[in-house]
Amino acid sequence: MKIALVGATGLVGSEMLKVLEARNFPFTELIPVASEKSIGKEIMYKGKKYKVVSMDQAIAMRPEIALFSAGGSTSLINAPRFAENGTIVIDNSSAWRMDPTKKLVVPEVNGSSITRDDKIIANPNCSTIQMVLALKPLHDKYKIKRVVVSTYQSVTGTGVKAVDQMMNERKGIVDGPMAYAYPIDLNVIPQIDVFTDNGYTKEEMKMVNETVKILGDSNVKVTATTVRIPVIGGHSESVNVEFENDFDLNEVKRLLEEMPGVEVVDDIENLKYPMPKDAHGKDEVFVGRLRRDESQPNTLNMWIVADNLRKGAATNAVQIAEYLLKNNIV
Ligand code: 2RA
Repeated sequence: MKIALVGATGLVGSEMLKVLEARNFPFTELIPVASEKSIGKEIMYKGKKYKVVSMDQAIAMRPEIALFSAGGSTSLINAPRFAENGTIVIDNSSAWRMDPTKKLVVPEVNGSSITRDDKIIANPNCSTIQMVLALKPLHDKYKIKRVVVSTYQSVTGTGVKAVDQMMNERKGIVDGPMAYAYPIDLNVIPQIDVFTDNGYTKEEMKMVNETVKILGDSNVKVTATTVRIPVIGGHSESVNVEFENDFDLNEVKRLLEEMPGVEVVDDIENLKYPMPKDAHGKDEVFVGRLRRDESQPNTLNMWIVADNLRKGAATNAVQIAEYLLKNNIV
């Protein structure tokens, strides 16, 4: 069992290595792939060194699985090249997510939709994954009509350059390389990714479209405002959900507690609620501040936090790979 890691030197790639190691993913050969300038460099896995190879070399080695976290354009060109050579690609970019011929998978939600015919499987956007995991059991029980979400997203979602920008600003270095159009430290930027024709950003439209695709229900309406904040550790989301049917708050809590991958942290008397500093490095999606929206019927407010590099990217991709193994798809 050979596994290729495309984008091995990036933030998500490095996190994938950690997750593969922590979960003891059973492969015999690791094939790290990165851009031209990193070829020949070495990465460490379980105390062993692995040389970074080129895309062509990796394709020729015919790994059973390729985990991609190398951006949309690399994926558009190279994922099909791996797939044609017999490799199943799990892709973390947005390239294939809304392609109707490709599955968009959060294993706990719709893993069972994967079949042997799926050669390129899309990993959803980080902010979508954590929201959908909490929405799924509630949708099954009460039927969601509409979701209004506002996000507070970590700079790690942009990549190393953004983390460096924030840390430089924190040290008073103001002329370092900029990942954003504005300073991020001591600031909040209400723009994630580029704007689309309707005035929303791509990140906002991902949350709208991907949520509907993963839940498999076009009746679910979603509207989103996505915001970058000077934080590492995870993305946070304020989520307002209107259901068709009324709910009981204790039952909501129980349904969330029973949902695999979700951990409820909701004890306001002891000031316990999810925060990115606590989610950092964890695989779970943390949900708290559960309360009824008193302004209209059948509506819930909640607060969802997860490490965007973990469940929002690396962990979800590795869980898809685990699903393939467990179900003899690979
Ligand atoms: C972000 N959603 O946080 C992106 C990462 N995929 O910017």
